[in-house]
Amino acid sequence: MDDLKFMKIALKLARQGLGCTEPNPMVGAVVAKAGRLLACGFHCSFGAAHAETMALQRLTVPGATLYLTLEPCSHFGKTPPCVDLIIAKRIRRVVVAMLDPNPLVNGSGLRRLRAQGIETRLGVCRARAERLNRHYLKAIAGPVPYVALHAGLSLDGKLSDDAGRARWVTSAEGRRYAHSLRGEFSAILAGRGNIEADNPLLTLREPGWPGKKLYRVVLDSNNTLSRRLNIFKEQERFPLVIFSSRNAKNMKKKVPLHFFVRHDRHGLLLDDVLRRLRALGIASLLVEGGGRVLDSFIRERRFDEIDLFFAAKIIGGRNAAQVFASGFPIDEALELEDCRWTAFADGSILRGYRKCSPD
Ligand code: AOF
Ligand code: ZN
Repeated sequence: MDDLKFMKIALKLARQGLGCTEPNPMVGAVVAKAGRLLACGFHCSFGAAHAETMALQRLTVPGATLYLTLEPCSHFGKTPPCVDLIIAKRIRRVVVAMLDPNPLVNGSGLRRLRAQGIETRLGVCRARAERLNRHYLKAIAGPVPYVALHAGLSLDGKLSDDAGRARWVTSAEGRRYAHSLRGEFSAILAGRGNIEADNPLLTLREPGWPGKKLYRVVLDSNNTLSRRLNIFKEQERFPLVIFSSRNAKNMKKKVPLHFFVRHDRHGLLLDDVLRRLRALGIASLLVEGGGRVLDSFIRERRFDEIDLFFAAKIIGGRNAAQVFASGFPIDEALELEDCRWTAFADGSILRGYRKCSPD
């Protein structure tokens, strides 16, 4: 019982690092003895102390139990191995939600503790811990970041009206949600069409993310984006990354992070784009549109999560931009799992995860 209770506290603490630890994980730690919580900590930002250090640094009582949302590290990185501190603090038992897939750790943290006679338990709240660190897990396992698709749309799936007007599909609530969602990611992506139509800054203006760095990624196949657009502002905190085609007539870089990649008849090859972003250290990407860009991520099945804001209105119209225009036969339809709906006065948010086929 206590294991579950304290692990849930550790998970809540871990979440406090949301959006600020990448490409490293969010981690929470709780120290307890005889049912009493003695100390706690979490990893608050990239490069800061590990959760274990924060929780254990002032602990003087031996024989306690340590609850961790991730296996403790056993390697020298920016900080010394947390297992050494756990041993030095004479912890008696360590309860861990999940192993750390980092090849530098990957089971060796728990093995070293056991070799010292420390009791270990693995797997308490494993599913929740894995979901929490889904960006980290995806990025550490492969060459591309975790990808989430976001759109604000009408109940009938429209991004604009028949005349192409896209503004005000969603309410102020929907726009606030869209802004704060950005904070959870390392980068956001939009197509040139959107940037030219709305001239957005694509920055973080909602409170709660002070000083957070966010990459802004723009797909501009022909390299025709005007430098006068707002997106070229505030590049220190919000670095601008542009992708254009290798065959663009204009091959002049507009920003230091301007890359020229392959393309096919649909547009830039998303694999090239995503691999390049991962190589920049980006673990997670929020794709904001417009319709063509979202559709290409759907068509190529290049996403892990979908975050939609459904405004409680119907727009209709045959020419109105449809959020996912490409069709699939019904038995190949994309399915989501673990869906969570949050209702507002004038709309609902859906967050769901791509259901992967068992192959
Ligand atoms: C964290 N925070 O609380 C824990 C981590 O570069 P370093 O030295 O910060 O090490 C990063 C790795 O340490 C990370 O990928 C993960 O494997 C392990 N544990 N990392 O940033 C923490 N416990
Ligand atoms: Zn550590």
